[in-house]
Amino acid sequence: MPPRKDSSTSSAEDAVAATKTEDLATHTESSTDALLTTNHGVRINDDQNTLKAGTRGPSLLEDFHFREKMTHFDHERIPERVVHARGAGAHGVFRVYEPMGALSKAAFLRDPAKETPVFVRFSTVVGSRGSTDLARDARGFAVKFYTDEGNFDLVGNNMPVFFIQDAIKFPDLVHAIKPEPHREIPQAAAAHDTFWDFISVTPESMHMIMWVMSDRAIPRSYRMMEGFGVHTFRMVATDGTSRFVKFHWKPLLGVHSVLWNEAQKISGFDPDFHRRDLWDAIDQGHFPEWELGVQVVEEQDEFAFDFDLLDPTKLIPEELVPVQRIGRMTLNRNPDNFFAETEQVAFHIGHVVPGIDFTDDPLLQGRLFSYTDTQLLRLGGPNFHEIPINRPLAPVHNNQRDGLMRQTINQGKVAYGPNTMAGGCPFQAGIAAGGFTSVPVPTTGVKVRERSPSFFDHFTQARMFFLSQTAPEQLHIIKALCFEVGKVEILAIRERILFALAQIDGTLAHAVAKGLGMPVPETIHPPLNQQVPADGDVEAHQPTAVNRDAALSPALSMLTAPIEGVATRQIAVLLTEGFDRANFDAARAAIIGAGATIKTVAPHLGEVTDAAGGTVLADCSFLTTASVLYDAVFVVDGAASVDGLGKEPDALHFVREAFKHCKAIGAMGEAERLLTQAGITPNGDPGVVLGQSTSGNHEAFLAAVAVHRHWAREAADVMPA
Ligand code: HDE
Repeated sequence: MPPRKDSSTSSAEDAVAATKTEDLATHTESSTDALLTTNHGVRINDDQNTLKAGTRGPSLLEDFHFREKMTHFDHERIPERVVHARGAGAHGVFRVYEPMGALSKAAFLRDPAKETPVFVRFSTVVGSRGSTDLARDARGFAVKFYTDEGNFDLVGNNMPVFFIQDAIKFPDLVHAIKPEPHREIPQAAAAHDTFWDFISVTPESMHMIMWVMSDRAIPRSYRMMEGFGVHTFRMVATDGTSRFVKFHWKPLLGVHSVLWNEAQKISGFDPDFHRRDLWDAIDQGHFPEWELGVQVVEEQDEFAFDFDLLDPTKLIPEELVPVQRIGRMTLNRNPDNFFAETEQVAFHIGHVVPGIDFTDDPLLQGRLFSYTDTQLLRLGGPNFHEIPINRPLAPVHNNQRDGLMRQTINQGKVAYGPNTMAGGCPFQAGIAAGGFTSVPVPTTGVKVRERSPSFFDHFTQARMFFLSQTAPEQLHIIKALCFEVGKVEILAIRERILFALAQIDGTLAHAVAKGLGMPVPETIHPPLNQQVPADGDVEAHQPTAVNRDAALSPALSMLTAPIEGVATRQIAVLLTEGFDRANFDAARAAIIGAGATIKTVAPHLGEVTDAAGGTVLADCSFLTTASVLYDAVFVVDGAASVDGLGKEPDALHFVREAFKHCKAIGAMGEAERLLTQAGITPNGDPGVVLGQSTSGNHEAFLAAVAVHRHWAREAADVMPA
């Protein structure tokens, strides 16, 4: 953590407080020569045995050390987050490219010389704290900027839209998607009756459903996913002009995913796959980076779109409003302690700084209530802002006092304002002094519980998303729907989902219906929209069926993005006794030279001998690793090694699975024989690189790795799972 100022003390007191904090830190941090103490500093001479009346006698209540230790242990867990319980965090910095004062007066966006510390937490939404990283799910992408003007939290997801339009439906959505309450099954999965029941009568969710069924829901890495603020926010320029803004994070490593078959297997082989990947990358100095992007809409253009900017189930196509990349975030430090930092960090969409403001998006408005409320339970009271990871760098001065676990020792007797006894301090900050003022948006209206009719087109953007995908991406959406809805036991729910899909696209509905073995519905029947408006006119409030086509948005496809090289990709290098040293060395040099990472995999751990009697250490054996954990496979040349691997069923399975998952495979010289033995017929597949061990072929292999997946292979899928 960056050094923190004690919150509510004056500058002379700050120094005292800082010394105090350091003292406390020295006391609590363990050092190599530290002696064991109780929490109150009393040295302990035996931590192996409880105090007993005789060596075989009963334990004594008097044992204060045992009771303190055990009580602390009994209270070690705090409630996990209701949603986003499973996560991983990292520290970093953010820097803007150019002064952005013409867009936002936020100081951290105005000074390109200024490095703002950040803490980021990535998460899945649905699963419990111990659930697998590879669940099909949206991912949380929450960034806390510790700016000089206070903390700004950008609490987003890796998808730009959401399931529902109004916050009041959030508990229903979450209850539906969480494990079913009678038997708490399934964990971290949407593929069950209650979720699809809710979706089948909530047509506004269909756009988000397209995203969640796409490969965006099974990212290859947290480092390789986009982030979105989802809602339309406002930015206020130094001259006071307010504009609408959508936030984006663009990963410099490109956007990549895994296959569903792979995701399910990774969940078994390494449920910590994403958490480990983030940690390892930072640990190895491969710092993940994103560019912060903004889509800006002038206030007068609020109604220029054929959807409502306040509707969080809609996105602004990048082709209509381009994303301007305004700065870069680099994650460069792993947390010291998972609980203290990643678990206790408290994000809140309401943590904004002058220059950033809200809109009336009804989902955003509801979130403004929920985040503080949830921390009160999770972190045990109103002083969670004093936990080191949550403390702002900007000094805190106010009259808030006391409460559970208060850390600050406020001095003096004045804890109110206005006052005269403290000279009026702390003073309200005018605009010139950086005081936050809300954009004076005119607001009038009749008090209603209703949704704006401008929110009622639930299918146009769902259709735009589906049709903007490439053929393999569309196939994955279809397969995901067949899987998910195929797990639904109640047939009427399956039918209703097919009705909804039929409103999006006929081909989609037909393909899913075929997978489910059900007829394709022609019309919406029974009515999908459950919201009965206050005026009782149900017909007028039905979602409009698709009767117009929005222009396609190629930016919505992951596969149309430029190929970004192989930096940080994980490549498994298979070898055993008798491998060809020159081929191994050349491959290793090429892979490492291109910034990728290799792991040697052999039938056993320890030393593996090459044909000339030299050795390398195997990083993994076929027992301790699996093909699904890698981006590509390289089989090392050498007749004896290839023969040896050919006798290992696990080695054959390793390359078969890599082939099935459309990964690049390099097999030069004799190594090609292993592929033949595994039943792989390359047939000119650009992802299978054969030939002799020459630098040209190594380059061709790396170029094949950079493509990430060779989808053409999938269309002719001949490899069993
Ligand atoms: Fe959240 N959300 N959310 N959410 N959300 C929480 O806050 C909530 C929504 C998001 O790593 C909770 O501290 C409501 C959209 C992230 O700590 C809770 C609604 C988006 C995280 C909560 C939404 C998000 C949360 C649970 C509908 C993308 C994890 C624990 C109105 C823009 C932050 C907590 C972290 C966490 C409420 C919808 C993102 C209960 C009521 C839309 C990334 O307060």
